[in-house]
This record gives sequence, C-alpha cells and structure tokens, in this order.
Amino acid sequence: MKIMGIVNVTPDSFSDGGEFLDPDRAITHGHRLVAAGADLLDIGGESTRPGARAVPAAEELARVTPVVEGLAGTAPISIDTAKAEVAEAAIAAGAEMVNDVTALSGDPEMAALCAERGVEVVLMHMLGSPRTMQDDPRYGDVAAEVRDFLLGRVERATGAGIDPARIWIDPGIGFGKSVEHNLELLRSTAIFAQTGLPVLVGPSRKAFIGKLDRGAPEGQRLGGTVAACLAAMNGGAAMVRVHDVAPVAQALRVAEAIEPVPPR
Ligand code: PMM
Repeated sequence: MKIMGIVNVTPDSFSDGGEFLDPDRAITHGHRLVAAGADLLDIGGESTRPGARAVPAAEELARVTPVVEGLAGTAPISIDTAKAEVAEAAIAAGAEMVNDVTALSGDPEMAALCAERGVEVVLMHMLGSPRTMQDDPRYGDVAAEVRDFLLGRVERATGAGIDPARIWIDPGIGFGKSVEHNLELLRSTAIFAQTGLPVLVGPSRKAFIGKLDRGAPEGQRLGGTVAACLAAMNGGAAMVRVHDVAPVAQALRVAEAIEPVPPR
C-alpha cells in the first residue's frame, strides 16, 4: 500500500497549521517525508478543518507554488485544492495529481483542466461544506451512500473526459461524519475497493481518534492513526494520507509482512 505524505502550507490546518507556512520549512518537511517512506506528497494551501475560512486563490497560489516547485522531482506531487487556478499552476510546477475534496464540484473549470492535463484525480466525499459539515451529519447507510455519491462523481468526471484509469476515490473521513460514521466507513473499506477504483483513505490525526481516546489532542493521535490505516489496508485501500509517515510506513510494512496483501 502507498503512503501519501501531507505538506500543509497553511496557518490553520487542524493538526499542523502554521508549522510549514514558510516555503523553505515546507520543502524541508517534504524531503523528510520522502526519506521516511512517502510515495507521494500532497501539498495543500487551504485548510479544510471544520469551520475554516475560505482562502482567496491568489493567497493559496502564493503558498503552494514555491513548495510544489521545490519538491517536484523528489516524489510525485499531489495538489490538494478545489480551485482550478491553483491546480493549473501546481500542474505547471510539476504536480501530477489533483486532490479535490469537493470531488470536482467546487470549481466549474476543474474537471476540464484535469482532463486536458491528463493528471490523476482524487474524488473525495464531503457532506455539505467545511463550514457546516460537522453540524449533525446524518445518513441511512453511510457506506452505501458515500460509495454511490462517489460513483456519481466518477461518472461526471469521465463524462468530462477524465481517464477512468486516473481516478481515485476517497470516503472523506471526518468530512461531515460522526465518530460512528467514520468507524463504519473504515470498517467498510472493502465496499469502496470493490468498485475497482483505487481507494485513498485519510484518517490521520482526525477528531474521531481524540473522541475515542479521552480527548487526545491532535499531536497525540498517532496510535489511532496507525490503527485506522491498518483497517483501511485490510479493506483493500491502495493509499493512506498521513502526517506521520515514518511510523505509519513501519506499521504497514510489518502488517504486510505478517499477512501479505495482494498488490493492487
Ligand atoms: N483530509 C484533509 C485534507 N485533505 N484530502 C483527501 N483526499 N482525503 C482526506 O481525508 C483529506 C484531504 C484534512 O486533513 P488535514 O487538514 O490534516 O490535511
């Protein structure tokens, strides 16, 4: 299973906000993540934490472009953005993947851009918007609803000309989900893998881990992150998106050695 290392160039991401706002620090961090075992780096300039404020495109561009430029060539780069303008600049600077938490519904130009540039695309599920998503989220059957939503977005994406072989799906852990919803999605990773599309799962340091462990703060959620990544791996996920690459890489390596999973 692959590991996507997170480089958040933001003042307010929920667990590492402000740490890597300076481009040189973000680039150094990216190098460290690659040395620690990241197969890919996900660079983002807009926080999606619950209630986060929207960032103007110019500000997001100024944050991420030097970091993409500085890290391109070190590892494949994913740009975590919902804005076509930001994605376009990041692709020009060397990004090969667009990770859009709105599943291409945030910017009308995004699907065409991704199709035209031939990049990989991550379609993630979110209920509502970051401002409102944690206000009492409800589902009937969360796994089936999230899967069906994602399959609908895949259809839209391929309809816009995106190569189906370049599409990833992500259940969006923490994006409009209660603790029980997140657990059910992790438990149901196989339902997503059965679509035949590669599955990305992003549980790293998220609030549900703190809620399950006596309110543990963001910096003390590594054990829970590892447990969630192993559950995703066992369900057939192809990649996890994490902050703490070295310990997760070690856990996955050991788990794979104990019980080899067929390579995707
Ligand atoms: N989570 C966050 C941001 N981007 N992208 C994908 N595809 N999946 C996720 O779960 C996801 C994401 C929020 O976490 P962060 O603020 O620590 O980056």
